[in-house]
This record gives sequence, C-alpha cells and structure tokens, in this order.
Amino acid sequence: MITLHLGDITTDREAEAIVNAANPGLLGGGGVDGAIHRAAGPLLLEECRALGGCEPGHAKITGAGRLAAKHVIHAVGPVWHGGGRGERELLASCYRRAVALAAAHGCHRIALPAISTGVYGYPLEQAAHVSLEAVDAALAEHTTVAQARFWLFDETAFEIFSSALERMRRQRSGR
Ligand code: AR6
Repeated sequence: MITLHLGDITTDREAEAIVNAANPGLLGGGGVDGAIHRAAGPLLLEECRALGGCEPGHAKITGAGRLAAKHVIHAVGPVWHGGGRGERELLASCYRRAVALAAAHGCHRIALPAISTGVYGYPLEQAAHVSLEAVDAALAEHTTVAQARFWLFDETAFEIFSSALERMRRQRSGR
C-alpha cells in the first residue's frame, strides 16, 4: 500500500524506517537530509561516518538516533542532467534498494521523501511517476513491507504525486 502525506517526514510516527535523500558522502547536507540529521541528533552523523559513502542509485541503513523510527535508510538519487544520463534508472534503483533494505531489517512501514526533486533538480512530474512505479514494484517483491508512506513537502508536490498515483492505479485496474 502506498499512502501520501503532506509535510515534514521527520514528524512521521508510524514508520519503522525513514528514507533520506542523501548525497554520496553521507555526511549530511540541506533539504530533507538536513532535517533528518537535525531531528535525529549527532549519533546519526557518527554512524554515517562509518559507512564510507554511497554511490548514486544505492542505499545504506543506520539507526535513527532520536527519531521515532528505528532506522534511517540513506538513499542517493541522481542529479538531474536533462534525463540522458541514466537518471530514471538511478532514481528507481535507489527506491528499490531502500525497500529491500527495509524488508531485510524487518520494517513493515517506511516513510519516503521525493528523492532528487529538490537540490538535485529532477522534474517533479517525472520523478513522481518513476518513484511511485519503483516503490510499487518493490512492495510487490518484498511483501513484508506493508506500507510505503510518501511525504511531500509542499502542496504542489503533493498534488503532482496524487495525480501520478491515481494514474498508476487507473492503469493497473485496466481503466
Ligand atoms: N520532509 C519531507 N520532504 C522534504 C523535507 C522534509 N523535512 N525537506 C525537503 N523536502 P532535497 P535531493 C523535500 O533537496 O533533491 C541535500 O543537501 C523537497 O521539497 O532534500 O535528493 C543532500 O545532502 C524535495 O521535494 O534532496 C544532497 O546533497 C525533496 O524533499 C541533496 O540535497 C528532496 O529535496 C539531495 O538532493
């Protein structure tokens, strides 16, 4: 099941894992990454230092410091260069790996941001389609993960994800 939520992902109280839109250094940054590190506290950065970075399209897991969740999954999306440098596959891949990691760590509910749609510049409509399709397929593969909770930070992003989710569901039901 995919659900959409408007607001700050760090306020999620139901997910056992929160996915972060990280960069390859995994040492924090702005946007959702900054918000997650601020809310989790210094323990998270300490754990991240031991990870040795992460390639775009991949994800790594840590504890969650002071957050209500048990884990943070640091997923590195692609920087948007116009769409011709494998951005779509890299974006889908980091979501797939995030869901696989959640499943491997026994998480039933995960919270996810709209990876790459901020500083990394991925156009929201295209990102919504790719992200929802990737997560939907990953949930079908990892059935112990029962809910993917997408957090959209503003109303525009929320509307775009809502339309994309509706379109995906209509296509699935053959209408
Ligand atoms: N909760 C939910 N969504 C948020 C929040 C929040 N608290 N804050 C921002 N967003 P971005 P990226 C939305 O830039 O594009 C960082 O510096 C935001 O509106 O956080 O993957 C990292 O360290 C946007 O829709 O991530 C990397 O260097 C979405 O989250 C780089 O940015 C993603 O925006 C990663 O860039």
